[in-house]
Amino acid sequence: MSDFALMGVLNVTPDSFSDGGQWFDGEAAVRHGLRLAHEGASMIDVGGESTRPGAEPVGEAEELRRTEPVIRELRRQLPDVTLSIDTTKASVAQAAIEAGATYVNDVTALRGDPAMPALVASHPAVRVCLMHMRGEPRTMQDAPRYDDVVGEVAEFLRERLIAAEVAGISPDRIDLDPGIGFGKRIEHNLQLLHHLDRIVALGQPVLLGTSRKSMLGRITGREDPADRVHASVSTAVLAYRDGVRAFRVHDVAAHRDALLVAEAIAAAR
Ligand code: HH2
Repeated sequence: MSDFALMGVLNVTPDSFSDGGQWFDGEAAVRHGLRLAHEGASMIDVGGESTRPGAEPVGEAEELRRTEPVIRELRRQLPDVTLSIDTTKASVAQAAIEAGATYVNDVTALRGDPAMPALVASHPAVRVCLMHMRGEPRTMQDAPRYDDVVGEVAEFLRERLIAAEVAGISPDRIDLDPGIGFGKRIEHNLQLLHHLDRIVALGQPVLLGTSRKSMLGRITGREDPADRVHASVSTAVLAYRDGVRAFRVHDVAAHRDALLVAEAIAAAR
């Protein structure tokens, strides 16, 4: 058993930034989910709405149609894998939970839908990820500014943690995520990655999503997100050293191998 968890990304969308359209068909999505699990993902994050910068919102009925059958079928075929729903809508989260999801990945940190905190609170077996985002996906990259990005993200996450507790969600089922690429310029992302220890110091498990993101394309010159695997892995290994133990990734096998090595080195005396 390794001491880290890999959350495989399964976007059932036509427009996600790196795999949009690839798993839009339900059967293809299930096949890809099985592959993510086979490669070592202990969690699979099913999303029906892209959060890439500039993405258009998706209606509730369509998001349900994309995600619910995939979760139901993966639950049937993968009883030991944690299924996560990547949504900001309580109705979509509710249907996903009924279909077998036990993790809610809400990029608004429970601020997007007033019904979301109570929904998560009323399911004690469900974990939730609270992520930092400045603005909303459609506009979040319009010149974001921070005086102290690490301090501001940490403070936001601390406040959202308290708000979740007040809503009745106990801290032992809350993960925090600095939200790499969500309303942040490249220098903000790099500062956050440099100081992840300060997010870990908040005392909650940290989930990190750097996989294939545009910042890595800018640094390496790799335009095709699928060519950013090595760059993605390097961020995960460095984050592991800072105490991050959960990683939201597209390329599970590569991250598994690299993080197993990182874990073995960290355990050496
Ligand atoms: N990143 C994306 C989506 N959801 N959730 C968390 N907790 N953390 C992240 O960093 C994160 C996330 C964006 O990546 P992707 O799902 O590949 O693309 P898209 O939003 O275009 O579907």
